Amino acid sequence: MQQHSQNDDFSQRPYEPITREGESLVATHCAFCGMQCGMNIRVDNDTMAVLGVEPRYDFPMNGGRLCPKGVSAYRQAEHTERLLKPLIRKNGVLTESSWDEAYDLIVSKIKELQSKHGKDTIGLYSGSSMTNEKCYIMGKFARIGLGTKHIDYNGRYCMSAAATGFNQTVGIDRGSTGPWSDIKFADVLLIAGSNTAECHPLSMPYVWGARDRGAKLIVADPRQTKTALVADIHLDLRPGTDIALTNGILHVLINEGLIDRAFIDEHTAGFEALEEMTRKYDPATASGITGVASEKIVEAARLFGRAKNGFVLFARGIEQHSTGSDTVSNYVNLCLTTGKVGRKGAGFATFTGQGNGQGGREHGQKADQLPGYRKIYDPAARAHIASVWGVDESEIPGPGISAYEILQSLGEEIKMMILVCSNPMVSAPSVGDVGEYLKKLDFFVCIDMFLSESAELADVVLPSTVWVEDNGTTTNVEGRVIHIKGIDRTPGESKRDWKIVCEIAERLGRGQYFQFDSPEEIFNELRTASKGGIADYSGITYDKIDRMNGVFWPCPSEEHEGTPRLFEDLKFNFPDGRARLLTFEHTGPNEKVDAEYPIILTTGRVVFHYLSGNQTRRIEALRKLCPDPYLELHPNLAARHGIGNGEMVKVSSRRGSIFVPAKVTKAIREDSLFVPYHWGKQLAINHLTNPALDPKSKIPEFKVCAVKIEKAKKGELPNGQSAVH
Ligand SMILES: Nc1nc2c(c(=O)[nH]1)N[C@H]1C(S)=C(S)[C@@H](COP(=O)(O)OP(=O)(O)OC[C@H]3O[C@@H](n4cnc5c(=O)[nH]c(N)nc54)[C@H](O)[C@@H]3O)O[C@H]1N2
Ligand SMILES: Nc1nc2c(c(=O)[nH]1)N[C@H]1C(S)=C(S)[C@@H](COP(=O)(O)OP(=O)(O)OC[C@H]3O[C@@H](n4cnc5c(=O)[nH]c(N)nc54)[C@H](O)[C@@H]3O)O[C@H]1N2
Ligand code: SF4
Ligand SMILES: [Mo]
Repeated sequence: MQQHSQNDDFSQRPYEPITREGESLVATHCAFCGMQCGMNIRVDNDTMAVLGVEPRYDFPMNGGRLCPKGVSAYRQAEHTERLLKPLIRKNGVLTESSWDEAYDLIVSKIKELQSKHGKDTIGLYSGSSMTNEKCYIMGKFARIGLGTKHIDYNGRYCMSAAATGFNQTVGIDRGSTGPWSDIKFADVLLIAGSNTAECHPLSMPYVWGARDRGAKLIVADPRQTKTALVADIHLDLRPGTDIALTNGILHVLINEGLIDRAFIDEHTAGFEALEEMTRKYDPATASGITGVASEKIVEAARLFGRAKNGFVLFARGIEQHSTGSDTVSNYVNLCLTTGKVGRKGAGFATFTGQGNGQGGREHGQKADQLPGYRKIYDPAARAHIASVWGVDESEIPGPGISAYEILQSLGEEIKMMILVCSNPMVSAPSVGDVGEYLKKLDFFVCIDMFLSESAELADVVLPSTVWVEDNGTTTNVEGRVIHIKGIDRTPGESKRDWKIVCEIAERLGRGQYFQFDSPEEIFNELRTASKGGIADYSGITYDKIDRMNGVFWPCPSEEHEGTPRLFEDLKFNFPDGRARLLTFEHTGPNEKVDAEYPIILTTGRVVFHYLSGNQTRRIEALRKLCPDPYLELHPNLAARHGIGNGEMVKVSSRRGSIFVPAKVTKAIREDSLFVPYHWGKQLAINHLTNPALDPKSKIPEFKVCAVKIEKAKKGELPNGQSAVH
C-alpha cells in the first residue's frame, strides 16, 4: 500500500537519517500541537538517555521542519524536576512513598467514598495530550473500573465548540474536511481566530504554498498577528462579534449573487431562512457591531465568493465564546453557500489544539460519549460497547457533566477527583474559584510527570512517563491517525498512565476488564469498539500506519485505504445527505463592557509556551525567550491611562486582578487587550476570565471578558514582581 500521494508534498524521501555510533533514532511525533510534526529522537543505546532531536524528512506534514517548541520538546525527558516516585501528603507535605502505599490509599478512599455517597462521587478529569490508547482507557476506567458517570476532559475548553458546530451543520466532527495539502490548492484562504504563525507554525508553509499559487488571504482577528500582517484583508473585529461579521459576509454573498445556487439546492437545507435572516446584516450594520470597516467586509465577501476554490480555517479565537458552536457553524456556512467543499482546495477546518485534540474527543472521555464517537444515551451504542467490554449494558453509566461543571460540583456530588494530564489551576476560567472548589474535595489524586500548580494541591501525586517513553497513536489536525513510537524505559518509578489505571482497576476487583500488556492491545480493543461508529478506526493497525505514514479515519476495514478527504460525494452525514444551513443572530458575549469595566480582555498564546506552561516553563531555552506574561494594549489606550511600555499594569475583572507589564503596540484594537495565559498563581490571567459556558458545547468564554486597567501603584505589587519590567 502506498502513501497517499496528495499528502506527499513536503516529504523529501528517500533520505538517510543520520545515526551516530552508540545511538539509535526513534522516529516519533511532537509532544505539542495538533500538527503532530514528525521527528527523530536520539537515544543512547546503553543508558537509553534522550540525547536530542534530529529532523525527520519523511513525514509529509512538516518534512523535517520543527518550531521552537518542537525542537525543545525532548528536553522534558531528562529534566531534573521530573516526578520519579509517588507522593503522598503526610502532615500537610507531599512526601515520597511507594506505589503500594499510594494505591492502597487511593483504593481505600474510592471504596469508602463510594459506599457512603454512591459510585458517582468520583470524578475523572482527563486530558487530550495523551495517546488514543490512554484516552480510550480513561473512558473505560471511569465507566467500568470506577463505575462513575463523571468523566470529562480538557478538550472541553478547547475544541468542543468546533465539534458541536460541525455536528450540527455537517453531522460529523472531523477537524478538517481534507488533508492539509488541500490548503495549498485554495484560491482564497479565510483564517479566523487563529494565530497560525505562533500556534501552528508548521501550517504556514501550506499558507505560503497557496500564496505562491496566487491565493488571497483574509484574516479575521482583533489583533494584527504575524498571520494578519501578511493578509490581503485584515478584518480587525471587536472580540465576540464573529457571528455579525459572518452574517455581513453572507449578506453580501447573497446580495451580489456570489453564491452557488445549484449546490445550495442539491446539497443543503435551510437556505431560505438564512437569506431572510442575513438580510438585515448589511455591511453598515455588520460594521457597526464588529468595528470592521464596511468596505473591508464587502471586499472580503467578494474575494471569497468569486474564488473557485477556497478554504476556511479557524481556531479558538472564534470558538471560546458562549456562542462558540454557532459561530463555527456560521463560518462553515460561508463554504456551504458558495459550494466550497469536497475537493482539493475547497473545504474547512479547525486547527486542532492539543497533539491528540482530535482523537481524544472521539473515543469516550467526553461526558456523553462512548468510543467511536458514539452517544452514551443511544441504546444501540451502549449495547455494542457493552459487548466489546464484556459487561452488561446496565453497568455502563449514563451521561455526566462537562469539565468546568465537574470543578463546580467538587465537594458536592463529587467528593474525590482523579486528575490526569491537565492543570486546571492555570487553565480553567475564573481560576480563583477553582482553587476554592478543589479545597472542598475529600480526596484529590493527580497524575503528571511534573509537579503542576494543580498537583501541588493533591493528596496523592502519581508520576507518569513523558510522551517519548510510550508507544501509541494520535490523530492529527487532518484526521490522520499516526504512530507515536516510544523508548522502552520508565525513569525512576514512573509508570505509564494506562498502566496506572489498569493497576488501580485490578485492586478494585475490576482487573478482568483491564488485562492489557501493551498500547497495541488497547488499540486493538479500541478498533473493535469504534467499528461501525462515526470515527471508525477498525481498519487501522500499527503496521498499516507505519506503512502509509498515517491513516485517515474513517477506515472501516483492513483493505480500506482510509479517507483523506470527506464529502467528495457531496453527501453530508444526515439521513437526507444535506448539510444544514443554520441561522444565527448576533447576541454578543455573555459579559458586556460597561462604565466600570469598559475594556474587552481576550486571552491566548505565544509561540514559545504550551498551554498551562507546566512543560514549557521548565525548558530553559523557551523560558528565556518568554519569561513572563504581558499585556498588549494600544498606544492611545495606554496614553489615556498614563501607562508606558514595560510599566506594570493592574488588570481587573469582576472575578480578580493580576499585575502584568505593558506591551504597547498598534497591533491590537483600541477597545481590547490581550494577555497570554501560560503562567500560574499570581500570574494567571484566568483569575479574570468569565466561566460562562456555551450552552451547546460547554466551552468557557475564554476569549471575552470585561476589564479595567490602571497603572500599578507603588507598594501595590505582590511579592516577587517589580514595578518596571
Ligand atoms: N505556541 C503554542 N501553540 C499552541 C498552543 C500553545 O499553547 N502554544 N496550544 C495548542 C492548543 S491546545 C490550541 S487550542 C491552539 C490554539 O490556537 P489559536 O486559537 O490560534 O490560539 P489563541 O492564541 O488561543 O487564539 C487565536 C487568536 O484568536 C484571536 N481572537 C481573540 N478573540 C477573538 C474573536 O472574538 N474573534 C476572532 N476572530 N479572533 C479572536 C486572538 O487575537 C488570537 O490571535 O494552539 C495549539 N498550539
Ligand atoms: N485564558 C485562557 N485559558 C485557556 C485557554 C485560552 O485560550 N485562554 N485555552 C484552553 C485550551 S484550548 C486548552 S487545550 C486548555 C489546556 O490546559 P490544560 O488542560 O491545563 O493543559 P496542559 O497545560 O497541557 O496540562 C497538561 C498537564 O498534564 C501533564 N501532561 C502532559 N502530558 C501528559 C501525559 O501524557 N500524562 C500525564 N499524566 N500528564 C501529562 C503536563 O505536565 C501538564 O501539567 O487550556 C484552556 N485554558
Ligand atoms: S508545529 Fe506543533 S507539532 Fe510541529 S513542532 Fe511545533 S508544536 Fe510541535
Ligand atoms: Mo486547546
